[in-house]
Order: sequence, then C-alpha cells, then structure tokens
Amino acid sequence: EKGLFKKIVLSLAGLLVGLVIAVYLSAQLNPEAEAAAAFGGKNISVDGVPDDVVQAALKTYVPPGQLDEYYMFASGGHSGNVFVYGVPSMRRIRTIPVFTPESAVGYGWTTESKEMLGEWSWGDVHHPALSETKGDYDGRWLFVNDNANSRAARIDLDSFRTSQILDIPNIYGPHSAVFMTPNSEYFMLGSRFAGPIPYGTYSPIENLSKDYNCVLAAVAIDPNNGEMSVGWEVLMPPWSFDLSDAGKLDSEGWAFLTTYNTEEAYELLEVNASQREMDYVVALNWKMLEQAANEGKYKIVDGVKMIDPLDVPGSVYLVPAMKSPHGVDVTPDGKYFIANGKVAPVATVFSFEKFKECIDNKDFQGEERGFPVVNYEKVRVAEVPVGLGPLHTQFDGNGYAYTTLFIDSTIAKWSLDTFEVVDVTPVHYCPGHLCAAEGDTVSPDGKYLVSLNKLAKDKFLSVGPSHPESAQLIDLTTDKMKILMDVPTDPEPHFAQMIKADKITTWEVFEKDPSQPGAVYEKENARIERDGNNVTVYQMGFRSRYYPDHVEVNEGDHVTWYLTNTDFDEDITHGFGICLYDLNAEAQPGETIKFEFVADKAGVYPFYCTNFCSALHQEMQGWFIVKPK
Ligand code: CUK
Ligand code: CUA
Repeated sequence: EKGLFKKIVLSLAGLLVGLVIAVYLSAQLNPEAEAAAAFGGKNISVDGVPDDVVQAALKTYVPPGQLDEYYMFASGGHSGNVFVYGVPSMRRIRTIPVFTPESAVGYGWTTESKEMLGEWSWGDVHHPALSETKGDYDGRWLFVNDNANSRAARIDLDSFRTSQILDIPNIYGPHSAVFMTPNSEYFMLGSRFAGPIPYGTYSPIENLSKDYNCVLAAVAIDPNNGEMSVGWEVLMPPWSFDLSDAGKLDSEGWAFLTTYNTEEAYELLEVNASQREMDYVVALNWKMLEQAANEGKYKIVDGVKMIDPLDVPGSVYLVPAMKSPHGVDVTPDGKYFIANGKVAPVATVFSFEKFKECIDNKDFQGEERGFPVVNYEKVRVAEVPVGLGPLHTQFDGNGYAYTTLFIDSTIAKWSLDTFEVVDVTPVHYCPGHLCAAEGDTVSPDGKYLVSLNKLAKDKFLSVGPSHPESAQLIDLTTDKMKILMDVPTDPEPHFAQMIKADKITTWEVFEKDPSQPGAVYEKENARIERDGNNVTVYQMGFRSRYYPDHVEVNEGDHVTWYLTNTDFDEDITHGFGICLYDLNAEAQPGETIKFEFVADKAGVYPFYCTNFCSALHQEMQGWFIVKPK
C-alpha cells in the first residue's frame, strides 16, 4: 500500500512538473500568447495582480540560464562612462570606464590607460555611435564623444574596453556627435560652443560674430582596426551645433546638423538665442568636403586640415527649421530628415528629394553668411503636432517614428506615411533621448523602445533630494505602446543605442602572446631586474598566488611592473592592489598589464589580489618592501 501511495504521489508530482514545463515552454515558443497559454485558455493571473502587470513581467523576465536579446549602450554623461544594459531585462551588465578612472578595473592606473586619459580626470559622454556596415550596426566598435574636453573614444566590442581616446583640436564641446556614416568612414562631431580657434586664442566676447567659430570634425576610422584620426574639419559660423545624423541610402553622403543660437547671442542665451522664429538644419555634403580635403583645399589649423566650405560651393546648405531645434534624425530609408522643435510643438519633416530639387533648381529663399538657404515651404513636407518639447526621434521597422516630448512627459508615435500621431504614452518624467532596437539603422527591429528620462521623482525609494534618472522599457509589439518596466540609472544617460546581442562576439580570454613586452607564462621566467634606479618586475599570477610573492626595491626606485594572468580560463580575473600605495589594477584571463610608479615611501606594503578568484583567494597576496635610503 505504501508503495502504491508513493507511486501516486510521484506521478501526480510528475504531472504537475510536466504542466509547469509545458506552460513555460509554450510561453517561450509563443511570447505573444503566453498569457492565454494554459489552464484551458484562461489568462495566467496572480490574485490581486492585474493581468497587464503579469504580462509585463513575463515579457521582461529573463529566467536563469537564458540571456537578453539586445545590448543597450547608454552614455554615462558626466560620469565619463558607458553603461551596458541587457534588454528586455534592463539589467545593467557592465560599466565601461572611458573618460574617468575606475579602480575596479585598474583603469587610470595601468600605463596604457593613464596615457589614454592624459591630463583630464573627467569627461561628458553624450552620444554613443555603433560602427556600421551598409547602414547597419556591425558590432565591432562603439564610439563616444566627450562634450567637456573635446575628445572622441573607441570601445572595442570584443573586450568591452576603451582602447583609444583622441584629442580633437579646434572644437569646443563636440556635443553634436550622434552620427556615424553608413560604412563607418567617419565619426563626425560638431561644436556646441562657439570659440576662437585654435584653443588658447584670446578674443573678447563682443567679437563672437567675428572671431568665434563652430567646427565640424570628421574623425576618420581605419576600417581594419577602428583606429581614429582627425581626417579634416569644416569652419562654420558661431551657431552652436546641437545634434546631427548622417544621411543613408537615398541621402548617403550628406550629414544634417541642427543649430541653435543663429542669433549669435552671447548674453542671456535662454532668451536671446530664441529670438528668431527659425534656426537651421545645416545640410552638408561630406563626400564633397572629403574630396576637397584630398585636393588640398584647406588651411592647417592646429595640425588639422581646416576647410572653409565657402571655398567648396555646393557643400553646405541651410534648411530653415523651427526655433532652436534639438534632435535631427534621418528616417531608415534615408528619404526624410526630421527636426525636433524643442520650443515649437512640432516635429518638422523634410524631404531629401525636395531638398535636392531645390538645390538643382536654385530654389533659394536667401542666403546667410554666404550659404544658400533652401526654400522652406518646398522642402518641408509635414509639421507633425507631436506635443510640447519635442527632443529626439527614433524609428521602428513598420513605418512609425517615436518622438520624446520633454515638457509633456510623453512619447508620441506617428506615421511616416500619413504624418499623423497615432498613439501617445506618458513616461516618467521628462524624456530626453529614446532608443529603439537597432533604431538608427536602415532596418530597425521595432520590438523595444527605451525612454531615457531626466527625472524619476516618485518612481524609486528616495535617496535624498536628488533622485536617480530613469529608463523605461516600452513594448512596441502591440498597437499601443506599453510601458513594461522602470529602472533607475546613474547620471546621466543622454543617448543610447540598442544592438542585437548575436552581432557581438567577445573574447573568452586574452590569447597567449609571448611577443608581448613583459609577458611571463612560466613561473621560471618570473623575475625582478634592476638597471640603476630602474626596477622591472616580471610577475605572473594564477589561482592562487603570485610569482614572485615578495618584491624588494630601494626607496626612490622607479618601478615598472608587469603582471600576467596565466589563468586561461573565462572569468578568472586577478586584481593587484598595493596597500597604502594608491594603486590597483586588474589582469583579465591571459592578459599582461603594465603599471609604473616611484617607490617614494620606505616600509613594508602588502599587496593582494582584489578580485575574488578562488577558495584560496585570500592567500593570493605578497609584500612590497621598500628599503629606506
Ligand atoms: S542631448 Cu541630452 S537629451 Cu546631449 Cu543628445 Cu538631447
Ligand atoms: Cu586572484 Cu583573487
């Protein structure tokens, strides 16, 4: 009897497990129908929890053992970092330090990263731009701008590390840097602040119109290794470039930049830079300018080829756009460019074809500073009444555009066919940019949209007077946009880009490379060498010790220290911190790192592995001994 009872219990348990698995699998196989999948077609619901909440949970929950579908790279604003999220779970997977030291990974302590950071200790990342092939993200590199200290950086997506930082001359606040040309020929950046060039030039503010300039910098990208160099620059009026986007398909070869302060005000900008009804979208033929650079039509300013576009007729046109526009975005087919009014309640849609017609027919309504102003009425095809405070627009793959409304705290969905608003969703609160899955490419995925909100207010547990920013994941698979979840973010994502996860292939370990300076792969080769006051340490580390594990030098020695992590095993990272010497670094699996310092304090200083790496991680330690003079 006991045996029979056991059998019944077991088979009942088996049935139950089977049922749960079946429900789960059917949800996986058919995410649209997950809610009604089982239990006789009834909706899965939890007592007291509304059905739409259950649905949202099912759409965002990534169970253990499964991975997110997209990476989202969000700029970290004045943190100087890039934040990496998984979508749809919205889990923050990693922070990539770019313009700011990060002790957790030794960024800013190793010789290489110290050299990259140079004299600056912060940066302001606004706009990430993924590399593209034929207008589609190719998963190789991510480029970002530094609005504060005029730099561009490249992150390699095989290691998720910053591998180059480039100083860009002649450009104050390269804010307007959203864009990448369709085959990653250039990462382009436009100045936000007018200033006399080159850096360090004096001219009183009253001379702004005469002596100050904004500049567009074309940073050339080596197609083989992503190496950046300043290709050429274009000298522009002191008009504050705001945002930009590259033409694609029909409009490939062109770039579009919004301007504010065409008033050329230098006081009380809040009022004085919004005097004119119209500012401009500057349309610029970069292929023509590239050719001019190749033909020697430039002056050298601070080591850079500076093109005066008035010497290259036909390379720059002005398209009137409503009052201090902010974002400008090119539609996936390249047929339209859209300027967001900021202080006008419309998104203005311009036709590239009409723009070309105006140029061909010389249909201009005037000129300013020598640049032809194309006929607004002809080029503009629609003013979409999206709402108050339009800032940025993204696209799905079904012919819809999505525009953030900062003042209304909403996102408007509108048709690229009828130019009518078809749906509006509130977001919380005050959205800046938004990011759709592959939303800047020639073939957006739709599916997910993330609203990057400037204010969170009551959305999270209070952390004092300043609250976190917030990101909201929105479902685009249904007719109506639906908010699925809220996550807090650190300050301050401006823009983000979302790429299909399978487009990125990361390294598992750093490959063994005996030709690499300082690399030590056998403990027999670990050593300390002295040459006068210069001491070089060739150290290796693996679970769970360092060779050598004590290093003695003399006070005042210049120490060069190499550390190779010989655990060729995914995720087995060793750290290296020296107590009371203000130093920490990290060697990832297979990697050799280098750091240098002066042993300016005598005494005994323990060093230890700062990444928990094995059960005997605490034993991974040693002593740095400095003999007094
Ligand atoms: S900007 Cu921040 S919301 Cu710097 Cu792209 Cu528009
Ligand atoms: Cu190596 Cu802990």
